[in-house]
Amino acid sequence: MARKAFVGGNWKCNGSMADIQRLTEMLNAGEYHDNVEVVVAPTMLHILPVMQALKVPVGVSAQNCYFEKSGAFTGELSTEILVDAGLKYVILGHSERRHILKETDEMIAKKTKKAIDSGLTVIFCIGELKEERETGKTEEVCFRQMEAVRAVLSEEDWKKVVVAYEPVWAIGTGLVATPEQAQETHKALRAWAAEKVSKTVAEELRIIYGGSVKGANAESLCTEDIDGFLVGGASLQPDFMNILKVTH
Ligand code: G2H
Repeated sequence: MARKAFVGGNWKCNGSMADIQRLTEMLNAGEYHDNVEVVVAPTMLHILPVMQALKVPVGVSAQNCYFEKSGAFTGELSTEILVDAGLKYVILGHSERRHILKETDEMIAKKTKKAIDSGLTVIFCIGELKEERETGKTEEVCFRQMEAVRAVLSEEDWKKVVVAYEPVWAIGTGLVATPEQAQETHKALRAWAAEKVSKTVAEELRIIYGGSVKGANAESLCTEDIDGFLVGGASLQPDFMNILKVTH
């Protein structure tokens, strides 16, 4: 089965109201095709105005959620609140939440299960630190992060997961993984899914790459096991539209 490509724009903690208007105008002027699913993740404050401004088939994602339904959890957004507001996606496990906000594998797994049970598609991020790659631990780290969610997901749940492999050393640094490095890890992740979940899930699972993706390097990263991108810095620039054009 051919997997539909996926491109996410992760706006992180960026953007004024004027920037949001500029970005939605840029997206509204783009051309979209059935073979690429496009999603952007604004800050929680900008989600609703972006949803209202978009006139093209571009989905909107949250950058985080909580696993409790509602109540005294100051600063958190439940999946019920996200779904009620019309969202269909959430990014979980991003390295900035793992390493700066100290989210654990277990916490991310709990959020992932809750989000899927609520009907959201999860853009589930994994990836190794520079020293982990240099000491040959890339697969060990990625598989550990995958295993934490595998332990709580059913086979059916995997239909609502897009895995984003983002080597931490390549995030926002300009140091992009080579197509060979990225393909090697994506291939290993697909083999892991075949062994630990099922062959069908492995064939259907979209595994996208993130880490300094730009219009200039995106096409070369469209390898056999790379199904698209999670884009940070370049998603705030007109270059995002170049990435969409070359992704297949
Ligand atoms: C990785 C990526 C988006 P950037 O975090 O998730 O960011 O493209 O800026 O490296």
